[in-house]
Amino acid sequence: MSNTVLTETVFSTFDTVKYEGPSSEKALAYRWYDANRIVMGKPLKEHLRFAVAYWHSLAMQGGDPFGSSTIPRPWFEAGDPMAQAKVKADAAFELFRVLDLPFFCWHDADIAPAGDTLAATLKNFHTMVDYVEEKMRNYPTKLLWGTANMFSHPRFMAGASTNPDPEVFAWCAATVKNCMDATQRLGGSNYVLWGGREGYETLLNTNMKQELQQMGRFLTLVVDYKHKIGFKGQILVEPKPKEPTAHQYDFDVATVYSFLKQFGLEKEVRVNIEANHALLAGHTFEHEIATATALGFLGSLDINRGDALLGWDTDQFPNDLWSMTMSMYHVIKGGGLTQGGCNFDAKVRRQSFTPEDLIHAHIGGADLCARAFLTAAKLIEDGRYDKILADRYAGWKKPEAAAILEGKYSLDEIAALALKNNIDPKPRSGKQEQIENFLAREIYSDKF
Ligand code: XUL
Ligand code: CO
Repeated sequence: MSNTVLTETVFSTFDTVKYEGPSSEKALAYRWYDANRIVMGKPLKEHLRFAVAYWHSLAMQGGDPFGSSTIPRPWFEAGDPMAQAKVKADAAFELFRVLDLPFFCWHDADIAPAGDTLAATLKNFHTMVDYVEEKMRNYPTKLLWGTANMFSHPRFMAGASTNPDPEVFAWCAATVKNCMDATQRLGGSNYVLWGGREGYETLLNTNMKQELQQMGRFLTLVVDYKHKIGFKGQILVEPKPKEPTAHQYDFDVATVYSFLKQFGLEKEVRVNIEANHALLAGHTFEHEIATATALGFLGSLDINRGDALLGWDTDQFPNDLWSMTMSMYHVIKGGGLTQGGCNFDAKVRRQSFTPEDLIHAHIGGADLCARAFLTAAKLIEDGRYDKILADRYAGWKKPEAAAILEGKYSLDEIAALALKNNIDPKPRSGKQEQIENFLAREIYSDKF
């Protein structure tokens, strides 16, 4: 069977999915994701910058800890590993065409197979980067980010940059250098580091101080290399508290910030926040986004959800309208995604093994985020919600209070002020239920 036939069998028979509006009867249509609709001065697609995750959409075959593959992807039967990688890339770009979403993301291991040596692995990788570059000339899809898979191979089982063996650190340096070169060559907007094995399974065999030093050195080297090659993208760290390790060092947004501060990298590195990683850390997605915008280092989003009943990383397509609307609200308030985007980082369930399931999944996720974004923009333009917040903190606009915040008074001077003013502050309602009812009316409204 030729490559073309394999690709055609999977996605080429599908028409490109179009926006048809909320009342469309057609299953494979966008109802909310009207890519070219102008919102706050620019098209929706430029706010959301959706990206298809190469790994979950093309490389994942439905295996879980209790069962093997359930998802037949024909490229895995297309000859030797390099031939398979090429057919997979052909299929990938046809999927991007069908979905008509502007970006994609990869790990090195998703687009090219490993060889017997480091040199052979890098050779395969660059051959496939050439192939992907050629594909990108023929399709409009751009690269949101590249990253390195430094967690699947047994070599990384005790850590990537945090490994007790410096040879593994050096292997990682070679891998990331080449992945950054490739990301730059393909015009990527960001380079991501997720520390899947940067943590520990047991503290009993772990020198945490040593490992954190290694991780800080590694990230510093990555930032230096970015400047050396003139890469214009953002360097992003993706927080996650656990899984696969029992404890990961990039626990959550706040932990990443203090780590960056320790190594003087807080102006150089931003965060790629994933919805379910927030949940695993005991937070909400909107909490993590609000933390990043408060600290001024929001980079990009992975929008997959988890399952609160399961508590592990199920990587499902998003469907929580409330949480996504409030997340988008904080994104817009924080200045938008700029060079970042919304990477799905989601996979279909193992029973959803048809190509059509994959298309439905992306449509649902894109529609949910689009609707959430439209509501968030409407909330901000309307101004009533912001006014509730502004009123709550209005006291801090008074000159004396503003001077306190600017550091013009010492603790004893403020104590003297409190005595002089002699005001006994009265409790005020936090209005939570009022706010919830107001937001529910806006979020579940069908007027757009
Ligand atoms: C793992 C995860 C990764 C990163 C990239 O939980 O989210 O897919 O996004 O390595
Ligand atoms: Co992710």
